Amino acid sequence: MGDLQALLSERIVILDGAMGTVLQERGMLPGQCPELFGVEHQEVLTEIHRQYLEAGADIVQANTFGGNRYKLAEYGLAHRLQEINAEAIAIARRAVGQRGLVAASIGPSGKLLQPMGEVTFDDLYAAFKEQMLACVRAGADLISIETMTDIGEMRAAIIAARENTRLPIIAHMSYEEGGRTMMGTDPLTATIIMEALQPLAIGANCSGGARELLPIIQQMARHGSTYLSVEPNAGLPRLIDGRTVFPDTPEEMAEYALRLKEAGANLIGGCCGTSPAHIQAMARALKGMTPSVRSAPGYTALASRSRHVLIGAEQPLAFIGERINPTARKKMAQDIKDGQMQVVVEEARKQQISGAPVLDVNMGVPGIDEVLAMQKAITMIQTALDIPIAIDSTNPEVIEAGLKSFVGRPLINSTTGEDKKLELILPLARKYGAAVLGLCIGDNGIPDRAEERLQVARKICRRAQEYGLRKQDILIDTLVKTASAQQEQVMETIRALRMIKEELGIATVLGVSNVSHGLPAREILNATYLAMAWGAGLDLPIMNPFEDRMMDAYRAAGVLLNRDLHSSQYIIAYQDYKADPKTTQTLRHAVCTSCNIPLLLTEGSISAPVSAANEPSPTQTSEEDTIPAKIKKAVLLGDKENIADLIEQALHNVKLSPLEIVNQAMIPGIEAAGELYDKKRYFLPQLMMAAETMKTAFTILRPLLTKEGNSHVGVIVLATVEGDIHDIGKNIVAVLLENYGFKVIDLGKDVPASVILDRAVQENADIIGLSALMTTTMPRMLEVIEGVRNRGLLSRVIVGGAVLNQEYADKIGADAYSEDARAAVQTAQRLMGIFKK
Ligand code: B1M
Repeated sequence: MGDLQALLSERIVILDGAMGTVLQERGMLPGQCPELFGVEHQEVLTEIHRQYLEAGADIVQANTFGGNRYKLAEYGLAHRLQEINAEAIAIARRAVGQRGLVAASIGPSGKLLQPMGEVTFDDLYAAFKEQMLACVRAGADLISIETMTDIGEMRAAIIAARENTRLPIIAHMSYEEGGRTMMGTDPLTATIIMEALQPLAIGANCSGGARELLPIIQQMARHGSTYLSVEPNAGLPRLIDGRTVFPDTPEEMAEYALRLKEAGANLIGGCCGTSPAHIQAMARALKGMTPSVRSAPGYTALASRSRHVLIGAEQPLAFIGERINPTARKKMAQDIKDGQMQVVVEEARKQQISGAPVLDVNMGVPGIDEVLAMQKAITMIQTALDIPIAIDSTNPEVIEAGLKSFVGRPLINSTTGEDKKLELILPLARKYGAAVLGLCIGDNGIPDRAEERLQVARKICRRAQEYGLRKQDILIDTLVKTASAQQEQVMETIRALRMIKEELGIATVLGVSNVSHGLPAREILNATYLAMAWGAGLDLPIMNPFEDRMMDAYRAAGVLLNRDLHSSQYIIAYQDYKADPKTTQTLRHAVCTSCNIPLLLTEGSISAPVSAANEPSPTQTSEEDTIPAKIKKAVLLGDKENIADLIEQALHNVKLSPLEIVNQAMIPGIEAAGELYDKKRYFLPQLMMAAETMKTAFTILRPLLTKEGNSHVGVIVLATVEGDIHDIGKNIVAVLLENYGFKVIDLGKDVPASVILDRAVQENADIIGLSALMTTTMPRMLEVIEGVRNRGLLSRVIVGGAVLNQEYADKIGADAYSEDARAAVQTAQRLMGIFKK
């Protein structure tokens, strides 16, 4: 088998199909570890690989998908990691010999990155490195990363592969219905982040089948230039007579293979539900076909987990908000020093609301551990907001801490043209897929003349490319001089900018407000200079989004440079504008009315959040000032740090009862988060942080809600059903029931029916209380009700949860349904009245 890259330039390369579902068909039982099953049934695995090879696959993927330390630990097999991975590669190699390439299949760890989960970037990197090295030593030809749902985890996997192996890497994300990954990343954002790490190919697998992956591949092909790989499921699985059935036939998938190839896919195979027959049909259809030609735009782009900002002449104007910088800002410096980051996060939030598409993050407080501060600031900012950032430091350790903590593609701000600096910073940009800002500072400082600054820019570009960076990874700052001190130099900066754009064609940055130091009415100079620089081709100013004149210039330039399509953003901002400058405060807030989250007014997430004035209207302010409103907002924004304080204030200053706090502030907060999730303005990470905040608040309130010393009026075994991890509502129900004298045995969430039933027997439960929040988990309640009947238990069953209603409760034969926690108490009391002891 030849070199993969050479093969890809000649024809469509065929990948194999499913492994897990095929192993199940061939005897693997539910609950068995697939990787161990393969090692223990080598003949089965060999046969599967051979069949895929015969079917036409150029690449077979070894049975190593779940071979990382976390997944194997779930089966108590972490100590056999080396052996299991090495065996799987060896089996694949023996099966295909030199007639096919053997890929190490790398699946997700099953763990979430901090702060949503417990693992760090370094943990994931170490786990992937360990598994990949085991596969490399056993002779794998390439690495195929599959079914990743978090782009943060994908980053760690690609970086681990790049740093520790020389093998070609194929990187596949998995998408949900609606075209985003479970953690909210859209295909273009994923393309930007993955391409910057420069694997051989990127793409998508699994998901809802070829039908759903086609538009995703089309989008990736439109915007990216890397080879594209796709492995669809055989359609969306359905449950028929208790069996999972994948609907797409080999013929249907062959048709889709052609459309995927037309869309730009270079490697095509299958995922769950596909078989050698599917691969054979696809390989036949694609035989002799050459790859479709693509012309990628090569954007300069920055991204967070689910939002991207494209930079360049064809894109909406963008800028970097400069306010997270403690220089000469005592309160912020103290906040950073104390490790609180509340002022930092608040400043980040206000800048985003004001329209900043990217935020600069500078932690330069003397005498602190800047590495720790950068780590904490970035973690907290991205917990609260979804926005690309610029890591502002010249210290490589601080920069690296930021690069590890941030999920996305950040900008490193900055390096200079000095050799020592370039040697330290450029490898970091290359390793972590970041863009890098180069300042036109040479060995002798900032050159006076534009021609010399161009020379520094040339050097930065050359060196960056030597380190493997692409043109779109480099931005240049021609450095603004102060008009009060060097008036003759002010336009030299703009002349250099023009020359750099013309000769090098790369993106440019300016810290605009430097121009006005020492002069009165600085905003006037800043805004005028900004407009001039924009006219000369500036791409990304660093500026203060709270300066009205700057924001006016920004919005106006958008219209005049034809970068604000149909002047839509401008119109939204100024439709109520009156000539009197004071009335500019009536600028529209393009923010969600219930939560102040900035809204995007253009399609998808391609554009920056719309600009809005920063002063809230008077009515908004007074409402937002109430403690319950602040609690609601804190839950909604996932502000775990402040919630405890707010709950204390609600209890002691406002004198709200614990239950009032839950009902009037916390539940509306989590429901508002749910609404934003519905509208696809929130994604899983934000929802999880909202839930975490709710949990923190509840930990304080729980002891206050529970009255002690009540005699037990009945025993209730309570649980959220199997497969469902929602427990906020169930916990409230538990506390209220305890409050009314019930002995509550709370079994927690995701509890199998058998466990609930066993415990009900053991405790002689009067009532079994079941909670379910999803349509998919509601049917689990029936299992418990049937168990009660079959075992002849006397326990009565109460069901509840947002998706339930009386009709469904009747249908499954529950004794009662309760809409909320209060109703649950009344229902339980009613049922106990029937069963007087
Ligand atoms: Co998820 N989630 N979630 N979620 N989540 C919902 C439920 C959803 C409606 C959001 C949406 O899509 N609009 C949706 C379900 C859709 C459906 O099936 N119809 C959903 C989904 C799809 C998911 C995931 C699959 C997302 C994903 O991974 N792509 C995933 C599921 C994982 C799993 O369970 N296997 C998931 C995950 C999560 C988080 C972890 C992020 C978090 C849960 C954290 C936790 O609970 N520890 C979460 C949250 C917070 C929600 C929403 C936003 C809020 C739920 C909540 O706590 N409400 C929710 C959307 C929404 O409801 N607006 C959503 C507040 C709570 C007080 O209300 O639980 O209804 P509730 O309880 C009330 C009453 O219903 C009643 O009393 C309580 C108090 O008055 N009650 C009972 C409840 N149980 C009772 C039992 C009784 C009696 C009354 O008798 C025994």
